[in-house]
Amino acid sequence: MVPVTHCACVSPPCDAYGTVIGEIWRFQTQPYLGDLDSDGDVDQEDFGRLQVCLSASEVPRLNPPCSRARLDDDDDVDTDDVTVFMSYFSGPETAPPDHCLVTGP
Ligand SMILES: [Ca+2]
Ligand SMILES: [Ca+2]
Ligand SMILES: [Ca+2]
Repeated sequence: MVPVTHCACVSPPCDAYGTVIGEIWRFQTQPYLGDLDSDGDVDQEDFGRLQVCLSASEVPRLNPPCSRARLDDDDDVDTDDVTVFMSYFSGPETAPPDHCLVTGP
């Protein structure tokens, strides 16, 4: 998982048709481990997404929606991933500690 770069067309740099006529603002977000819905916290909604991906131990969950639920660097989403997830849990609208930021590709 890598940081995501967003682009924003800010008025007045865009005309009425959305054509860029000025500078585009760019900013980068750094995802948190366990923030499966990318809203900046690790809460019950994220746990719901993890639950959908739960598998038995050593049963791979390789479909893309589950890639962020694989938190312990193997291919399954099992109780070990739940344990890791709970260590990142911050609660609604609360950013997890910085050590939970994704730091590499
Ligand atoms: Ca979240
Ligand atoms: Ca796992
Ligand atoms: Ca949330």
